[in-house]
Amino acid sequence: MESNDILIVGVGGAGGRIVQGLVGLVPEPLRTAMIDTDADALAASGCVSKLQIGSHLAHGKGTGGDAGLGRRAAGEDSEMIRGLLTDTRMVLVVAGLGGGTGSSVAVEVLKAAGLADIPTLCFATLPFQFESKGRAELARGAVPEIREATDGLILVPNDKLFKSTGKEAVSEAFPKAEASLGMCVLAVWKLLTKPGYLNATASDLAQVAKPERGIAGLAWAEVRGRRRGQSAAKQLLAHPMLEGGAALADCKSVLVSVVAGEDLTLKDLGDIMTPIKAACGEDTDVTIGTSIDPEWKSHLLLTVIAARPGGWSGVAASRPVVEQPTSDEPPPLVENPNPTGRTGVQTIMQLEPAGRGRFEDTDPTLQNGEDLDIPTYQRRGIKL
Ligand SMILES: Nc1nc2c(ncn2[C@@H]2O[C@H](COP(=O)(O)OP(=O)(O)OP(=O)(O)O)[C@@H](O)[C@H]2O)c(=O)[nH]1
Ligand SMILES: [Mg+2]
Repeated sequence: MESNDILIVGVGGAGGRIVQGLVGLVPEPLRTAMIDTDADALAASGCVSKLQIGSHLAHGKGTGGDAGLGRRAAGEDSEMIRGLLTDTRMVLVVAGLGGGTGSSVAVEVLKAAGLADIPTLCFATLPFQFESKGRAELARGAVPEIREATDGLILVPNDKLFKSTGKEAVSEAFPKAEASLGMCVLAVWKLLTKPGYLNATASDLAQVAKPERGIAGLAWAEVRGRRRGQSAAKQLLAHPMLEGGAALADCKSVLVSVVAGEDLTLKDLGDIMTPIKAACGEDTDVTIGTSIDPEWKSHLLLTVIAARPGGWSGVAASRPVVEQPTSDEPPPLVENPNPTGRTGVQTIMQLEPAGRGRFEDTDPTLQNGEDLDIPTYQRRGIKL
């Protein structure tokens, strides 16, 4: 799939801000769009396309939390929404649930894509615990509608998203949270735009997050320096979404994506995959993809999309979808995911078992029946 085939749409204020954060992150022209009822929010956005909907109904002032108004606004401008989807092979929708626009218009965009036979994924945040009951209810109502309309819904409660930044001050936490979520969207974009890359086609991605497999959640870790594999895996498992890794045990499917420099080693990948596989259940379908960027020397971003039938803490499979307080500790700080503004070329990791390599002519180092001279990922049958 070419980069131009994928449309990344931010709906409403939060969705628009997250997508806006992607602009300029990769050298290829990203097809970004923002759809909103709020003229000021649109004016501030650097997205390639901007669509103000419902100008006769919302008068460019947003819906003020009125999802009915959002839906009518989408109805009024349904033709424009359909037009935006022209010549698109995949749509990634990003929205903050709880607002009047994001909670209603995201569904309409997804439905329009569905009618045009365009596969979709939707990344959505859930309101903070401290937000109003009305917002929580709006989000709760939107989740089943979105699930019905999309090939894969990936939910992140804002409480967990912000906990993962390790930042207290709102002025620092918001940009960090947006950047983290944006990078996860970008990781998906990379998988899609590199044909043949571990067979991660649009439908493979949708498989990971398809409704039958439960509710898909997202976790990530970013590290620099030595022992990147080990630290990334440790940080990932400490992510508020994963409950120390326990949440992976009953996941049906897990998609692991690694963005790193050319200095990424097989040992790093083994160090990442071994604890992740160990945390997953026996029947969990685990897939990995990598993206190598020469600018990312000593730097690694690890992203996991995982689908869990019972839902997540804070995101139950049925009701309620609103976050309960947890005692999760935040993982270490998430740094600016792409300070260089450049991105890399994805490679196929050709990691089929290649025998005992330089240990071919030596006696095996056996422990519990395992030959320790064979890399861990081969011994454990981890597919890369
Ligand atoms: N992650 C993140 N979440 C946000 C941000 N702003 C708002 N939210 C969340 O997103 C929800 C929806 O807020 P908005 O996106 O501003 O609302 P909207 O979709 O524009 O809808 P209206 O303004 O009511 O028409 C809120 O309830 C918050 O939980 C943001 O900058 N980042
Ligand atoms: Mg708004």
